[in-house]
Parts: sequence; C-alpha cells; structure tokens
Amino acid sequence: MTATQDRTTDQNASAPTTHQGVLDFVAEVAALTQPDRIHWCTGSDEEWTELTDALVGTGTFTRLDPAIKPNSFYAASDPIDVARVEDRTYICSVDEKDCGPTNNWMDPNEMKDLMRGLYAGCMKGRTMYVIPFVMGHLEAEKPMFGVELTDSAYVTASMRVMARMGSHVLDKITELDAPFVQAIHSVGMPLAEGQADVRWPCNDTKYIVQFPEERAIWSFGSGYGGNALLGKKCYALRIASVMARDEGWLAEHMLILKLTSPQGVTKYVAAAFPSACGKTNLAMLKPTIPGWKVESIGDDIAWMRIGEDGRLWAVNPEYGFFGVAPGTNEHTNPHAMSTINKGNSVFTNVALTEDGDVWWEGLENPPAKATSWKGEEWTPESDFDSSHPNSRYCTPIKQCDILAPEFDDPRGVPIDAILFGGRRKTTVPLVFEARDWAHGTFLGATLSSETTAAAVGAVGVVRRDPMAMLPFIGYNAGDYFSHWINVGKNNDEAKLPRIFYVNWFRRDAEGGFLWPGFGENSRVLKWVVERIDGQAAAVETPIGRVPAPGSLDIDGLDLTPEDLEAALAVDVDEWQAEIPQIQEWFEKFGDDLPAVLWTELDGLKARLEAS
Ligand code: GTP
Ligand code: SPV
Ligand code: MN
Repeated sequence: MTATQDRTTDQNASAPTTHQGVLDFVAEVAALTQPDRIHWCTGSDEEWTELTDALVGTGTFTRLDPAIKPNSFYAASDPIDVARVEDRTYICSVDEKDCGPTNNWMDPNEMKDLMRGLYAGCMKGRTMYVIPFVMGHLEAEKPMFGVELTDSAYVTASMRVMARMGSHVLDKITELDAPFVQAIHSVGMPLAEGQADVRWPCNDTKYIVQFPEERAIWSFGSGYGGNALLGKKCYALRIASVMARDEGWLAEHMLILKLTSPQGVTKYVAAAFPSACGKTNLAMLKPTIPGWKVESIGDDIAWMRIGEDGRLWAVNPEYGFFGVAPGTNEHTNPHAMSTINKGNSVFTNVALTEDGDVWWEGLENPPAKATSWKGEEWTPESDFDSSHPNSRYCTPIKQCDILAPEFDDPRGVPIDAILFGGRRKTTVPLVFEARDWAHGTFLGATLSSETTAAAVGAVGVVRRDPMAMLPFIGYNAGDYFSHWINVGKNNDEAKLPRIFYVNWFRRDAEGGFLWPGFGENSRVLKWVVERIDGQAAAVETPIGRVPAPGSLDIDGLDLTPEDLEAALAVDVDEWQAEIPQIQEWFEKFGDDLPAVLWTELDGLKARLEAS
C-alpha cells in the first residue's frame, strides 16, 4: 500500500486506518474539494525528504547551504499573506452570545454554506495531505487528537516540526477509536490541467473559522503559520479554550520555563505576553546573574490543570518553535540561535544570502548583499528592511539545548508564578505583584499592549489584550474572565501560582528602552521567586507591590539609579488616565463581566485617589 492515493481509487480500502470518523472526514472533504491525490502522512524522514524536495521543485523552498544549516529551507510568502488575519477570524458558536464582544461571529450554518462554496473544487490539481496529529503527549491521560487536511506541502512540512504527527498518532486514534478535532485547510488556489503553480499559493479571500461546539476548524486562503498550522492557535488556543471552559482547565498563550537558583531551588514560571512581545525570548533566557539557570518547556502555549495536589500543572502542547526572527541574535537569544543552527528548520520571509544562509534585521554580520523577502536585491545601505517584521523560524523544540527534561513528562510541571506583560512605552512598571488571585485576574483582564506585526493591521496602537488572549479566546471573554476567577475560588489559593505583571518595553524621554531586557530579565525572575519564598521586599502602591529599593538585584548592571527608578515608577497621573479606558473595556461585557472585576477597578480607583 502506498501512502499516496489517486482520488479515483477506492480511498477507504487503501487507507491506513479503520477509524470510521477519520475515513468519513477524509472522504467528505475530498468529495468537496476534489484533490487529484490524497496523501496520508506517516511523519517519516523519507516523507520529509519527499515533501521538501517537492517544495524545492516548485520554488516554494530554497535549500540552505547544508554546511551552514543542514536540512533547512527558505521560503518567501506572497506579500498579502504574512501574518494572522484577525478581521477574517471567526468564532461560529451556535449562539452569538457565546462568541462574545471580542470575536467575529457568523451563524455556523451560514458560514458553512459560504465556505462550502469556497471549498468546492478548491484542491483540484493538488494533493490533499492527511495529517494525524496530537497536541500534547500521545501518552496523556486523554490525548488531544486532531486531523488536519491541507492542500499545502509547506503547511504539511511545518506541521511536522510544530506538532507530534504521523502514523504512530493515527494508529493510536484508531486503537482508541478516539474523537479528534476536524481541521480543514486550503490555500484556495486550485490548479487547472497543465497550470503551473506559483511559489506561494493563497487567495485574497481568507477565512479562519472555529466551530466551538463541533470542535472543528475551517481555514481558507492563507498559508501563514497561525492561519494554516491548525494545531497551533486554532486548536491549542481557540478550540482548547472552549474545552478548558467546559472541563475546568486553562488553555493559555503562555511560555513555560524552569528556573533554578544557585542554591538548587527550582521554580516553574508561565508567562502570557501578546504576540511578538517576548515569550520566546524569555522562555530561552540566558541569565546574566551568576549561578541562575533557565531551561525551556514551551514558548507559546500552556495547557494548565489543577492536579491532585491542588497545584496548577502545565504542559506545552507543541513540538516546535515558530519564533519571530527579527531581533534574534547571539546576544538576545543565543539558545534560539543554537537551536536553528542545528538545522531541520524552515525560515519564512527573512532574507536569503548569497552563500545560502538566511539573515534578518538584528542578526549579527549583515551580508554585503542579500535577496529580501520580497525578492529585491538588498544591501546594508538599502532604505527598506530585508525581512518582514513578522518573519519566522520554524524549528524542532527537541533541538533546544536548554530544553528541560520535564518537557517529555505528560503530567507537566507545577507552576509557581504567572507573569502577565505587554509592550507599553509608558505607565506600566518593570515588575509588580498582584495581591491575590482575583487581583491577578484583574491585571490579566486589563492587560494592555501596543499592537505588533504578528497580526495584519496597525502596529504600535495600545489595545486591551486580556491574558494576551484577545485573538485566541474561543468564546465570550466575559465568561473567560469568570472562568479565571473561578479557578481561584474553587481551589486553595495558597497552592496556586502567584501573579505578577511585567513590562520590558518602557521608554525614556529619548525613546530608548529604560530596561536592557533579554538576559537581564533574569533579575526580574529572581525577584519574583524571592517574593514567593518571602525573601524580597516590596512596597505597596495603588496598582500592586513593586520592588522595594535595593530588593531588585542590579549587581553588575550598567543602569543609572535614575533609570532604575524610572523603570519601576508608578505614576499616579498616568494610571488615572487608564481608569476610563479600563471602564470602557469592562462595559463591553455587560452582565457577563464578573462583578469582582468591577470591585477590583473600584479598589484601584480609590487607592489612586487616596495617594
Ligand atoms: P509570538 O510568537 O508572536 O507569540 O511572540 P513572542 O511573545 O514569543 O515574542 P518574541 O519572544 O519572539 O519577541 C518578539 C520581539 O520582541 C523580538 O523582536 C524580540 O527581539 C523582542 N524582545 C523580546 N524580549 C525583549 C526584551 O526583553 N526587551 C526588548 N527590548 N525586546 C524584546
Ligand atoms: C502569534 O501570533 O502569537 C504567534 C505566531 O505565535 S502564529 O502562530 O502565526 O500565530
Ligand atoms: Mn503566539
């Protein structure tokens, strides 16, 4: 039996599964989209070679010099397909109210009619890849399966890096007769007989649609990561957040790291920062303070459940890093550099150098000449960037030399601290601590950040991005806040993580960063764990507890006392100005906003007035 079938043959007879749900799903989607061939992915090395060879053949991939980056590839997208498309992303719950005021909604039947029209014959001339995958561990108590059907070899290759996938997963789905998330993806560019393909097929019309009740995902028109690798944002955040609401756990846009002190004390930290606001960099941080060690567990998504011991246990459901390239270098993120330098990676929308390597803004040693992501000749003197600001590397997590062994533990790790944070030029201090879980939930619910190139649209505009989940909450955000509040209410708070808020991005009057960031953020992590262990002092302010003078370790740091003070300052006037914005934000949710959050806002108002 070969893994690739002609669609006209009896599909089910030669399919590598007897799982009726999978067979029906594949047959139905094939009948609608009419691919020329169906390929059941095995996940083998041979398959990877075939896929990447084919992608090189069509010009989608350029092979990098194996002596520099073995088994690695360069891709440049269509300039209309570079980031997540939030205005084209829908939560099609049966009841509009369940989608809430922060998501786009359409009646699920109406959406399906519309999308069936787009899907009809959309895979003609192409291969439909069947990707059986599992988010999280295959040995989890309840493995979280999915099957993505896609007509993109680029997506298939990327999914192999980002998720556990292949024959062993399909076998497990079959053996357990397990339910799975149905995920359909098409680039939306059928090929007529004899029509040559383009390097980056996509469609001007894009839809990224979640059907939460059915646990189904329909994506059309884009080949870009978050829109097309459906295990990631669509499943592990949007659909999983709905499952988490129903089953009492949390699916969050968070990194997970392990921090070990010079005394050998280990803590686990999860942190939610909006897209392109520093999760990957913090997850792989190389501490500048002597004796401290960071190991990575995840850089983008955390699934967290209350364990039998009452603590909050987190796993990273992914298998790779899909990281922002620009700004990554040997100083800012040496561990990311060594991970990608081991090869087996895909680079999208960066620059291609003449010696068969990749380059991007912020990387050391700019080449004298390169091809920009748009295919133009680029030199260091060019007045345009070589790489798109949301260009990405896609690389196996197993190659990370500081991967914590706990990554392979299906139970995950018990979280000691949760950090919320965003990009704010003003107002928000470097770090402060919440008083309790409800206050921490308030900090998360009011998280604000300047928009980035990770989503199509304006960059640098301050918006509320609750828990860094604004684009990813698969249901009513008011209910999501209640869910967070209930996690605190229904459990022993003393065993739950302590909640902090950080801002690496505050600026001075000249526009420079007040805090050096990156490896120096280890100083903030140290303060956080010393707070948990009752060792570091804090002062109460109207917004929460900030480091007491002298409690933040700045030994050896080239930072003036004035800059440190400015980085930590709580300016009452700036915070007063936030109040009406938070008020307006909360009003969006009407009765769905948990009353405790209004109480928290009243408390903040009163404390600011009294100060
Ligand atoms: P997504 O993958 O989009 O969810 O993003 P992320 O949160 O993982 O963001 P990432 O760590 O990739 O950082 C995005 C950008 O912020 C990169 O250009 C980094 O160089 C920059 N950055 C990260 N940490 C810091 C920091 O501590 N200080 C400053 N100034 N910039 C940072
Ligand atoms: C993000 O935008 O938050 C990402 C990149 O992590 S993507 O997977 O493309 O959404
Ligand atoms: Mn992300």
